[in-house]
Formats: sequence, C-alpha cells, structure tokens
Amino acid sequence: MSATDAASMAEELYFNSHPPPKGLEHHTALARDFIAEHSAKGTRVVLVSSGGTTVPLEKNTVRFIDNFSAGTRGATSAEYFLEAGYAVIFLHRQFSLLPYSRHYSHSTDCFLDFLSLSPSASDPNEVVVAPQYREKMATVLRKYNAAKSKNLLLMLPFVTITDYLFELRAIAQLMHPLGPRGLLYLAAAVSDFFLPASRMSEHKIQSTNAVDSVPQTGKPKNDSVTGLYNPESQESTSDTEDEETFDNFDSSPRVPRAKRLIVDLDPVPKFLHNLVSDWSPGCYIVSFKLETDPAILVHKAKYSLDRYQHNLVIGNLLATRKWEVVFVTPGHKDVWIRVPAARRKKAGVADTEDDDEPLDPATLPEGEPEVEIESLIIPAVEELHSKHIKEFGGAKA
Ligand code: 9Z3
Repeated sequence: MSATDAASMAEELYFNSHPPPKGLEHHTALARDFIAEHSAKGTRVVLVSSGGTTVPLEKNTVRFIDNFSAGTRGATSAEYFLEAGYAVIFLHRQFSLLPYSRHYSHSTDCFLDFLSLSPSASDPNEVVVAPQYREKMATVLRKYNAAKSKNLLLMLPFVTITDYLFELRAIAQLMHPLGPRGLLYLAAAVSDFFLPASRMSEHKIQSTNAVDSVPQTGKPKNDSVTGLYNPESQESTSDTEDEETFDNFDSSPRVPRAKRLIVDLDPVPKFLHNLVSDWSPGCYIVSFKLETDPAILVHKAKYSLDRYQHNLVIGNLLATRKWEVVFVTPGHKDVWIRVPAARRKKAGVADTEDDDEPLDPATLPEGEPEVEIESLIIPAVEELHSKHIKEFGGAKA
C-alpha cells in the first residue's frame, strides 16, 4: 500500500468514527465566503492555527487533558500577517489569546486596570482610559478596527483535538483553490495522544462504587473498551484482586488499583501528509515543531520536513520560544531567527553564543523580550511565500 493510500484510509477511519464539532457547517460557510471575497480581490489568505487542543476523557466532558499553549504565537503572528497585507483565518482554541485583545487579557494585563471612571464628567458612568495607556490602546484599537472594517480577520474557535482536526480539514480544503497564494501556518499545539470515541465513557468517570447498583447509561464496561481502568465500576474476581490490588509497586504510599484511574491513550493520526498531498496541495505550508531538548530540535524538524514534504518547519524550544526559532526548509541551511542580541542579554552574562546553536535559557533575562519575535518571523515567512508564488503561481504575486 502506498503512503498516500494508507493516509487516506487513516483519514476515513478517523473522521468516520468521531463526531464533527457542532459549529463545523457554519464555520465552513464563513470560511468559504471569506476566502472567495479575498481571493477575488487578489488578497493573500493565511490560515493561522493557534492554541492547545484538549483531549476529553468523557463524552459529557468533566475531565480532559490539555497543554501549556496560551496562543501567544498564533495571536501575535496573526497581527503581523494582517500588517503584511494578508487576510487571516484565525483557527484558535476557544478562550485562548486573540489578535489585538491579547494586549489586554488575563491577569497580567487585565483591561480593567487600564480604565477609570472620569471624576469630572457629568455622566458618573463615563469610563476613560488612563492617560499613560492611551497611545498604545489607541494604536491597538485602530488596527483592530481596520481589520474588522475590511473583514480581514475571521476568528473560528475549536476546543478538542477532534474539533480541531475537523475544522482544519474543512478549511484546508477550501484553501486548495488558492494554490500557491494560499498559506497555512500551523502554530497550534496539537495533542499527540487521545482517547478515541469508541473507548470513551458517556458520563463522568466515577471515583467510588456508590452508584454501582444504579443502572446507568453509557457506563464503561471494561478497561479494554474505555481505556480507563477504574475497577470501582468493574466486577472483580478474587483472582485478579490478588494479583492487582497493589500494582503501583514503585509509588509510595501504595494505592489499591481500585482507587486509581489508568488512562490509556492512542496516538493521534498524523494528517500532515493528507494536508500536503490532498487537502491543500500547492499552498505554502508551514508547520511548527516544538521540543524541550535542544539536542533533538533541528533533527526532528528535518525529519518532519522529509516525511511530509511541505515547505517550511519552524522549530522552537519551550524555554526559548519567545527569543528564537529555527527555519528549516528543503535544500537550504537552517536559519536561526532571534530577538536582537542587545535586547536579550542578562546583565553580566558573557557573549559565548554560536549562531547555529540554540541559546542557553540561563543567559536570557527574566520576563518577555522587548521585541516580539513574530515581528521577525512573519516578514521572513512572507518572503519565502512570495518566492513560492513566483515559482509556482505565475504573475499575480
Ligand atoms: C508551536 O511550536 C508553537 O510555537 C507553540 C507556541 C505552541 C510553542 P504559545 O501558544 O506556544 O505561544 O504559548 N506549535 C506547534 C506545536 C506542535 O504541536 N507541533 C507538532 C509537533 O511538534 C507538529 S504540527 O509534532
């Protein structure tokens, strides 16, 4: 069987055995109109994916596995793509950071701290921006309003890994007619492991046997089906009890198996092959590779590029992702993109950097860099995309 046949079988299997997200049809209709409008105007369109994907453990989800991603990379990149003249489809994890509003979000920059009630106003409800924040807020607001008024930003949310994959496939397929002018920039932190629907319990996983005598719907029947070993809801034989009562031999204190929850996850099928050869062939496709071990980052990025044959892998390390990334492209030397040296030196740290090696996180100052690395990444991606259009797309570049 060819790699392409195997990939389309895996695709059919996955998408036929998992339910699509509720908003899929609506989102697809919005994306179709958005792409049609901007492609008619000759505006380049980019699909930016952003934020983490959840892995639910129950169909009526109380518990899920998540990852660290706040969506900073995606939301910041979307702003710089807009600045570079792209129309942006922002496929993001619900409640993760959004372009523009990210500047005033969560507890670090809570928008309420930027506002006050005007003491002199005749209207006691007049809310004003404190003078020291006005310039920045006006700039952000202007850019946000410009993107909105020209309909240049379409924001589509997802939550779970399955929602994400359905949405990605649908939008990637709509991008196909754009050919080389279409750009996919896959910055979402996509889970590598998940619990398939066939093994997922309908209702909340129970931690005691209090409801064992109550007939329940969708109750896990056995661990091989649910992947969740929770013997409080199982019948145990004295045989298995003898063997299994205390089998977490290396933890202390020992906990009887009947009180533990063992989660057994499947690998998430890799759909990058399908995306490159079937969903959006001809588009410029950028994926991200995240690692924590500097020794393997470039190797993994090259492996991914080799395997999926797309256009660019941007490698980054968890600890230094806001300070540097590495561009890996077919047939070219790796290029590290870094926040300028003067802006990233911790006081008293000697300059021992090698341009081709990852930075040592211990040499970086606390907190956020003054320069957003996306302000360097996006122009570099745009340049590569323009070359791609010139090479494959005729005169319209
Ligand atoms: C990234 O590597 C992104 O740059 C980050 C951004 C998730 C690190 P934040 O949201 O973080 O700004 O906090 N995204 C891709 C990670 C990923 O899941 N890649 C897959 C992989 O490494 C392949 S597509 O296997």
